[in-house]
Amino acid sequence: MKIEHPASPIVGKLEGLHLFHFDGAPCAQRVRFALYEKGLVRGREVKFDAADPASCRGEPGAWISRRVSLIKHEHMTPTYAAIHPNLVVPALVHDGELHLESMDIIEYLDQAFGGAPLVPKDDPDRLADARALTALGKDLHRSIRFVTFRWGLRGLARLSAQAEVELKASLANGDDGEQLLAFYEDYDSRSIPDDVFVAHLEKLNGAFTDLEHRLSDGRASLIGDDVSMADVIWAMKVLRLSECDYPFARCFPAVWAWFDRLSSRRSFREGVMGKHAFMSRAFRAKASVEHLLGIGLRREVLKRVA
Ligand SMILES: N[C@@H](CCC(=O)N[C@@H](CS)C(=O)NCC(=O)O)C(=O)O
Repeated sequence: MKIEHPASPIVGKLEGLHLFHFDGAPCAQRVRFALYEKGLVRGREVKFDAADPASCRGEPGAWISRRVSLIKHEHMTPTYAAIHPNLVVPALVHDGELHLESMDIIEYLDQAFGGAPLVPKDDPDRLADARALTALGKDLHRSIRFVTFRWGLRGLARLSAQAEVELKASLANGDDGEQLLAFYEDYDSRSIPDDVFVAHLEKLNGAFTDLEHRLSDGRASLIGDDVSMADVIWAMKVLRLSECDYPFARCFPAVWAWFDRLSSRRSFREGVMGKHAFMSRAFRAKASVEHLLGIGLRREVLKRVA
C-alpha cells in the first residue's frame, strides 16, 4: 500500500531503497526474502531515524538497512509512528515513496523489479490459489503472535508502565490496525490465558494439516513448482514456530521438507537469516532447555496432533 502523504519528514529525502525492519520479525523477513529474490542485497546499515544526506543516499543493487529495534521499542517512538502509524515493521521507501504492509510491499517489488515472479499474474488459477493461501497466512499472523509470545518470548516481551504510556501516545494518530495496544495490555497483566493460547495453536495445527495434504502430491512449492508469495508468507511462520520447537519434522514431514528446500535458497540464508542467525540459535537453545524441563511448545503440539 503506497502512502500518499507520509507524516515523516525523513521519507521524502530517501533515495533508492530503504527498508525499516527488524532481523527477527517474520513480517520483515518476508520482505527481505523477496528483495533477495529480486537480486537486491542488504547494503549499509544506518540508524532508522538518520536523515543526513549521506545516510539518505541509495546504493545500486542493494537496499539500505534501517533497523528498528523491537527490543528497545524503537517502533513505539513518535519518529517511527510518523513512518508507520500502526507501529509495526516493515516499511519500505523507494525513491521517496513510502510503502506499508509486507505482502503489498512484495507485490510492489515484483512489479518494480523483474526476476522470477512471486505473484503468478499470468495464470489466473495459480494466482487465485496464491492469493487465498496468502490471505489465510495473514489471518493467522495473530495466532503466531500469541503462540510464540507464550513460548518464545514469554516475559521478555512485556512492556514497562512507561513503555505502555508511550505506546498509547504514539498510537494517538493511528488506528491501531494491528491491535498492539489491546495485545500488550492483556499480555502485561496476565500473560496469555490457556484457552486463548490453545485456540490459536489449534488454528495453526489445522492450517499445517492442510499444507501437509497439499504438499503430499510431490509439488516443490505451495502452489506448484515455482516459489510464490504464498511460500514467502508461510515459510516465515514455519521458521518462527520451529525456533520455538514446534515439531514439524515429526508432525508434518512434507511441510518440513518443503521448508528445508526453501531455506536453502540464498534469499533465505542471507536475506532472512543473515544477522538473525544468532538470535535464531538462541531461541532454539532456549526451547531445547524447556523441552528437557518437560515443558514447551513441542509438548503442547504433540498432545494435540496425532
Ligand atoms: N500487517 C502487517 C503486520 C506487521 C507486524 O505485525 N509486524 C510485527 C513484526 S512481524 C511488529 O512489528 N510487531 C511489533 C510488536 O509486536 O510490538 C504487515 O504484514 O506488514
